[in-house]
Amino acid sequence: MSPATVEPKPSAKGDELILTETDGNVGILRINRPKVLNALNPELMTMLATQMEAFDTDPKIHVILLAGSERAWAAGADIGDMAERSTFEMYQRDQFATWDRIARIKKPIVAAVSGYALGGGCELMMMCDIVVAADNAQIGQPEINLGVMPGAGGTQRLTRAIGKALAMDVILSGRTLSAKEALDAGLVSRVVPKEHWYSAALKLAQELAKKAPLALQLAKEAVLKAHELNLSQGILHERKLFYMLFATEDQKEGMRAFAEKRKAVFKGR
Ligand code: DAK
Repeated sequence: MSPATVEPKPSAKGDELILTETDGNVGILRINRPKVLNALNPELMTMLATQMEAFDTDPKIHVILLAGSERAWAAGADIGDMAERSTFEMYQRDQFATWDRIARIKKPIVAAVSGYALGGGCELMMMCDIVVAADNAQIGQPEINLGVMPGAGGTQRLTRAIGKALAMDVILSGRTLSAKEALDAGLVSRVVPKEHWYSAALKLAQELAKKAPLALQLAKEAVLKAHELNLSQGILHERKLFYMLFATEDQKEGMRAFAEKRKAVFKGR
């Protein structure tokens, strides 16, 4: 099927906050609060983390696809839910623990981003591993306009992704980046026409799902360590993971298939 003809399936039940389905070895999650542009409330985030963990431990799933809708990936955390909270309440609820669960997912997460990816939406996007952005995407951290600042990793991940100059500009001015600006800055890696916002990301997820699943996971882990370790520690970590893969059947299969001039069939062990 051509990528242009694939659309996300309509919701079976309109009231589900996260729609879940599978497509071969791809686990698909869609944020589903269209009336509030997919604003992320605590209940939704808990469901999202729980579903992601379920896919992460399911051997049939190799890759996770996270999508919003064509109009909005997510326009931020739910402002209505936060507006009247006290410092103590915010502290006591410790909702960051839920976000941390998503950051610990081992399998690659492909993000299908169309429309608004703002505030917590941008932060969630940055917790994914490959971002496919539609050319209508508007990406930013506008918390400054609400009298606050990014709180779910935005100041750190955005700065690491696009550098201090542009991150400071985006966070202090609250302006949004177009998909092209985000691509040029290295915040997203692919931009596709709006009509392919979902199909292009699904196609990529399906391609990744054919690769050796353990190699995918360890490669993800190694790349993420580049944000946390210095160069020599990072290289040492990479080396250990690289050695580990020589204990897998998939390494033998991948290299034998190359020598035998055939396509490798990976089994995830
Ligand atoms: N929260 C709640 N409702 C939202 C929303 C949001 N972030 N964004 C949009 N909506 C709602 C609107 O209120 C409106 O609802 P009704 O008035 O129809 O009831 C509906 O979605 C449609 O929005 P608009 O009518 O405004 O649509 P427009 O096309 O005119 O404008 C817009 C679209 C995206 C430019 C605009 O809606 C907008 O500026 N939205 C707010 C964007 C924003 O400021 N985002 C950052 C939010 S603060 C945390 C983790 C993370 C965070 C905080 C804590 N913890 C773990 C504790 C992150 C904070 C944020 O993200």
